Amino acid sequence: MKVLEAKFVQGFIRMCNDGWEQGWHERNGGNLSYRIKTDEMESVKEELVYTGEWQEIGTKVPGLAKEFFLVTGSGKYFRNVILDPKDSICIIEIDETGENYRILWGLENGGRPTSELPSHLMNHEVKKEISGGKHRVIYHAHTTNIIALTFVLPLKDEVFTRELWEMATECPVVFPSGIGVVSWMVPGGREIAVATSRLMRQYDVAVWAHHGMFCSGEDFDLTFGLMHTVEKSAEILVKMLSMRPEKLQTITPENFRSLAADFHVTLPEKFLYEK
Ligand code: 2HA
Ligand code: ZN
Repeated sequence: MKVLEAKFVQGFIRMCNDGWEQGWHERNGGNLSYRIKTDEMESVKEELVYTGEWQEIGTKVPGLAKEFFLVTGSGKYFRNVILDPKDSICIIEIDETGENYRILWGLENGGRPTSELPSHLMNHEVKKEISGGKHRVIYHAHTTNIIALTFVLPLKDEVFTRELWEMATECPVVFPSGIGVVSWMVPGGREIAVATSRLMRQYDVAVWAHHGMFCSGEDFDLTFGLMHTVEKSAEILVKMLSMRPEKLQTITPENFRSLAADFHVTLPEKFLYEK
């Protein structure tokens, strides 16, 4: 079948548009990548072209050798993906060393995969290993409320996790392992990719101070849902801090322990400190 007829491609495009509608993708902000399954690659092979030039990734991901990814293009607008996917997104192949990629489909008017390709691929490499191959989606968005919080909360995993858990009862169930925080760094390169992928060993969410967020998940629904849940919790925290900086009441460490028992999740004690 044609690439655009494949369900995984349609799910990818829908997710880009959902993110745009949330207001997380001003201009060319944000990027999305999906590690394609073998049978999905087989289903679209008629349109793939294997003569493109190999290009350097800018980092090394041997754990992803010979994998295929659907990714948004550098400088492309999420707003336009649904209207002109062939111009905005592409399928890439990673070579056997994990150091180079080539484009097999898409970006028909030229261009490169996302400027955050090193972060996407290093996160994929870690998550593929840790989840036993289950995680396939890495999503980067410029989520307004999380970004606002990086100016007023200490940039510590424990603080972001605990404050966001307290804002909505479902949060510790949706992201029980917590949230990591990367202090401000230059985006687009290997250094921020290394810092982010290190956090992805422990967490499914990494905040980039004064920039946005990265989420990892098994499929489009789970990964979009994770981004949405964290950002909604951040919105509640921003509203709460704006109304009255001190809480009159909240969810307590004991409440979290009860929730963990009933919902069969493990909540690391490092987040349940006494304030
Ligand atoms: O413009 O979001 O981090 C794309 C980005 C870079
Ligand atoms: Zn960004």
